[in-house]
Amino acid sequence: MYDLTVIIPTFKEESNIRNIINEVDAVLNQNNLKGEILVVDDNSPDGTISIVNEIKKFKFNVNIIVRLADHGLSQSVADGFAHASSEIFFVIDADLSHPPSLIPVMYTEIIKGNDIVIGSRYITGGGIKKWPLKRRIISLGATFLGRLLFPDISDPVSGFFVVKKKVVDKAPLKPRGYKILLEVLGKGFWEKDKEIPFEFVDREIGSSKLKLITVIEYAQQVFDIALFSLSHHQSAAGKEYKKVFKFGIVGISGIFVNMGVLWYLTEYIGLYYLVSSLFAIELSILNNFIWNDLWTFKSEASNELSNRWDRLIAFHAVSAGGLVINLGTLFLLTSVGEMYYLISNIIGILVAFAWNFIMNRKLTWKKGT
Ligand SMILES: Nc1nc2c(ncn2[C@@H]2O[C@H](COP(=O)(O)OP(=O)(O)OP(=O)(O)O)[C@@H](O)[C@H]2O)c(=O)[nH]1
Ligand SMILES: [Mg+2]
Repeated sequence: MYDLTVIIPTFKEESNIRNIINEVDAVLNQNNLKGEILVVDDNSPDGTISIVNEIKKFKFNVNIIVRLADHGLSQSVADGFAHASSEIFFVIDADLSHPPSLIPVMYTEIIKGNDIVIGSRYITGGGIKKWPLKRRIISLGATFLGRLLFPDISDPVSGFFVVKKKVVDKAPLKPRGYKILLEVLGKGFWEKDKEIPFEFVDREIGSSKLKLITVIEYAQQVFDIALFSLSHHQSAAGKEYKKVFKFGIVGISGIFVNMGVLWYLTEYIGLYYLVSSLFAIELSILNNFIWNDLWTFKSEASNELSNRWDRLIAFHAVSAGGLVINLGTLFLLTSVGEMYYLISNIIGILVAFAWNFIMNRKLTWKKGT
């Protein structure tokens, strides 16, 4: 009966809770959205609970769950998922760091067919206001780790997002720590995602609970999701890993093509070896393109000829960049870093591989097209 549920996890938010509920409710009303507001509180010792109970008396769409055990932000959000009475779940902080005004836009994206819509601080138009350098660095570190799992999501640890019920309903979530979104992305059932930029505003009032989370706990979570993805090929990260793996196999086939052509042209046709190498490089690029287009990224590749030409050109550009990166790393590590050149080359190949995969994913075989 509700179009959506807005889950607000709280712990000691007596100075913010009234404002956030009012703002969310106003946005819902202005946009004719029938939304439930579900506060999930960890038995705050301050006035949070009584304020919500008071608001409940005249706003019938407001509800509160008071949790008495298993204290924690991620656990609270997961409880919110379990108790929500709609099919679309928003998660938003109580401290007004996330703009409720974006709820309608995000809702529209869900209706358009996205399974997860993320409020992102790290795409154009997004940002962070008034954060001390230390917070920024910690957050960037956490984001970087998260991006190893989801290379094309800019803000996989955002606290502001919306998911369809079916994404999390039967997902084996192991909620802990602060990064529930990462858990949802790692273990939920989703295919299409969308990011909407927003400007994160640091809390003006109330106390921060961030000190409770340890970096170790977070690293553990990332590791756990990585393991999960390896054994669950149908999960989003699992599917992505399969592509990385196939991309790697194609890359190895390219090395054989390169070596074979180099040898053949030099030995049998009598070309100068650097000239042979040019042909060898181009043929290996063509080899890799064909296999990646038909196999690795089969689901992203369209069969239209003109698009295939575009992809071929993009693939060449990315490969050229990869070559420069490979040579640059080799040179820097060997000549400046005084590393043994064969070791430098392995590192160069790995860096170029990462570049090739990520850039081709962004340019050549885009997700969700
Ligand atoms: N239920 C529940 N909510 C929590 C818990 N810890 C934090 N929250 C809520 O989760 C949201 C985000 O917490 P914040 O403390 O704002 O975390 P942050 O935004 O990373 O850090 P600051 O804004 O600097 O404090 C807020 O609405 C908090 O009230 C918790 O243990 N249980
Ligand atoms: Mg906050």
